[in-house]
Amino acid sequence: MTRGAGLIADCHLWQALDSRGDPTVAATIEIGSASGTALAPAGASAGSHEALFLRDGGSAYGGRAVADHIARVQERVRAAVIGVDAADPWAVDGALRALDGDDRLADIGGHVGTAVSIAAWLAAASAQGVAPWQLLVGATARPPTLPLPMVNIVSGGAHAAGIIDIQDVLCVPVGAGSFAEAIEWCSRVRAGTRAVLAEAGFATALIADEGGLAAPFASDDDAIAAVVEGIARAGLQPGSDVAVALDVAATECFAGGQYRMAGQRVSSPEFVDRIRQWRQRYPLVSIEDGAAEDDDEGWALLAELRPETQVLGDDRYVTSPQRVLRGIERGEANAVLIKPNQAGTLARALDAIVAASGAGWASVVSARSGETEETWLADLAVGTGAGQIKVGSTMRSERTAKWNRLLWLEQTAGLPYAGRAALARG
Ligand code: 2PG
Ligand code: MG
Repeated sequence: MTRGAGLIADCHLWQALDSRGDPTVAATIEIGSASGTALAPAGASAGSHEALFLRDGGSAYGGRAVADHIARVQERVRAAVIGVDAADPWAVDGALRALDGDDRLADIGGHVGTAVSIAAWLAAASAQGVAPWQLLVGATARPPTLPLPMVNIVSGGAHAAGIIDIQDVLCVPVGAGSFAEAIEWCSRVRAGTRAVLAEAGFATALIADEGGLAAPFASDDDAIAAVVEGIARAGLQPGSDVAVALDVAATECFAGGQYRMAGQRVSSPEFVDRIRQWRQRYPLVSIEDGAAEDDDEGWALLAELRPETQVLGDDRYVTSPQRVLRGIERGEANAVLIKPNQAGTLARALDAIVAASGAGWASVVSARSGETEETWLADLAVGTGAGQIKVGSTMRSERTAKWNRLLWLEQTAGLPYAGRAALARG
């Protein structure tokens, strides 16, 4: 990362809209004649340990506005970052955290931290005349690669009005030889699954937050089985060409020490046992948030799914290097989801990738269910050599913006494709 190429001359915060039509924080950073703009994404199934997303309340946008919050912090944030080296994410992080003082950025908010730190990175890349991913090379000591995609096919949980318990059934094109082939296969699987659902009498024009199909399946099992059938319908081999991943988002199913599953209340061992059965029945290569964020018993049981399966933590680690290191000590998982706005700054997300790869864990760079039309997430995955990316479906522009950026980089940047080797093992 080339530093010292430009000090922040100005920082402007403004209210923008995300893909759900909810207000979010945008930041524009200026360095001489160059500038960078970034919008913070927002989650629906947010973990309780994430950096905070502070909204105004009141009447504008049904209480979801952020304009008053921006007015409250704008001048202090501006004063804190002016003069800081935009090409140094840790310097930007230090300035913001010195201003806030709280680990979850309770004063300025994780949305402000995310927008400002990403905008600084983009402004620095623009000032240096390089692509954003190039500025990150070396930050994680991993070589840049085009990531293996993990693509949402069927949605439930908080992304589809609780239509099924689990949040996402995704496909992973493990047999594809290039990023372009991988995305084409996922698109075919979506079409194949859509055909399977239509034949079963479901309305398939209704889509969920991330562009996934959303149907009132009788059970989670039926949803997973439909995607496996969709893979075959696409003319691909379930397992060897295209495997399946789940985001159980178990925190959303957990209350009072028990899980809600299929209308019943079950214990941690029963819940994890259900996941184990799914793994026996279906070609599952990755299971995200198979237990709730603070359910230590559940996570200890999930550990037994390794080494064959990628055990991936989202709400459990909230892109925090400290939480990742604790998970490594416990030996409970082998992969971490990387969402910059959970961490609150770019630097902390980079540190989480470094912590993970130090122990041989995989990293999956991830969008949020409330996304934006921006493409920097693709550059983050490439420049950090994270190896995997999760963005949602193969449709809706806030999703395809990232896929299109990766398709372009595959055409022009001469980068290797990470492929199935990026999945966690161990
Ligand atoms: C997740 C994300 C993205 P949200 O749980 O992994 O799918 O969802 O942004 O709602 O937290
Ligand atoms: Mg998740």
